[in-house]
Amino acid sequence: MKINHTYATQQAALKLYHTPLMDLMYQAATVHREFHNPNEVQMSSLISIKTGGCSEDCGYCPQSAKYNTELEVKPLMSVDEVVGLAKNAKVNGSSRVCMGAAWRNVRDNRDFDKVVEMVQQINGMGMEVCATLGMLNEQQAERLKNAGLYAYNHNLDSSKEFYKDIISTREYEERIETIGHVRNAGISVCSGGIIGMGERVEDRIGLLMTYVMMEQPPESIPINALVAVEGTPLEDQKPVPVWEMVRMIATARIIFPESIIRLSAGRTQMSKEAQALCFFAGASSIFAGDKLLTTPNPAFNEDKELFDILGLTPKTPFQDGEQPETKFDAGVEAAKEYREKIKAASEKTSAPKTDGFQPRKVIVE
Ligand code: SAM
Ligand code: DTB
Ligand code: SF4
Repeated sequence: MKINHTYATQQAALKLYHTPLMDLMYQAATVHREFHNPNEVQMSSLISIKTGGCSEDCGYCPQSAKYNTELEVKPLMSVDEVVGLAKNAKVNGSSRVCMGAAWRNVRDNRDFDKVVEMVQQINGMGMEVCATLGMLNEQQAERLKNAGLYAYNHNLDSSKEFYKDIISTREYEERIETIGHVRNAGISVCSGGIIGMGERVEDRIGLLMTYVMMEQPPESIPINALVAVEGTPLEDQKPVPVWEMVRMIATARIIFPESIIRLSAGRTQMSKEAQALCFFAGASSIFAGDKLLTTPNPAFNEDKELFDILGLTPKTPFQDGEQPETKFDAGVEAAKEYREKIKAASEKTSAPKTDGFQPRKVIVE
């Protein structure tokens, strides 16, 4: 399935993004409480199972072989090493492990056999297993599913329009196709983007609109703030203001009430107060551990301190899209209204009204 998204709900979403901040956060927090437990945050640990030397030219990425970032290239880790790291993450409170490989796409070789083995073993530990291995085909998605893969991360990063300014070695449509294969295999979809790459607000909203157009939006939407790495084309980008991170998270939260919104890369540049605002605005997942894939991240003990201050508890595994046991009564109507608009959106084919999320869906064979 190829999705060609146009303009339809762009204006309504842009208006939402620019809502006075207090109103926007209040609305987002209201939706969040209806669909999620606001005092629980999922901790997911990243393991870079194969680092650097990637053939793609993603302008933000320190792992591209096209840029000189002085990153040490490492081949695929052994199964035992990865399982050991996953055990450590579990001890430190993570309920999800995300294995990342600096590959353009998955190939049917012995490395893939090893990844399948990693998935089986970590799944056997009762953790949600996620992988991000680049593009894959239907059969590969099926194999990962059968091994017990819970989720697959495949970011669209920005709008279709801005994509070609940051990556020239693949098309936006190719990424959407992989997401389709993941979805069809019955794997939970994790897909989001990066802000702070020099994109316009319209591109941030364009990313969200691509997800609105999907039959089923991602269960998990990571919002990354660019980590500007020396040697990459985006090395001189200024850190994105926290207010923009909060707006992006809140907007995504309201448009996708049931999805997990992930406060992803960029937390080392954010104060505890700033992160608290992101949680209030609807983020309910973070990457834990002192390293993301190749760049720094707050250490477990720093996050423990943050959780203690805010009274947050780590979420147990396998709760994507589930309603919390405790019911929160605030803003039930507002949340339902948004939800219905989004459901209606996926059925609309005519021109949109301007006062809500009612996109025109164009599916190209
Ligand atoms: N190679 C696979 C792929 O591209 O899907 C998986 C790994 S790739 C590093 C995963 C994601 O990390 C990218 O899609 C991008 O969103 C994010 N990412 C990479 N470098 C980043 C950076 N410098 N700052 C923020 N996010 C980054
Ligand atoms: C996602 O959206 N962010 C994570 C995860 N999914 C794979 C990766 C962030 C990588 C940041 C740059 C680095 O550490 O290499
Ligand atoms: Fe390779 Fe993924 Fe980095 Fe792009 S984002 S260069 S595909 S590792």
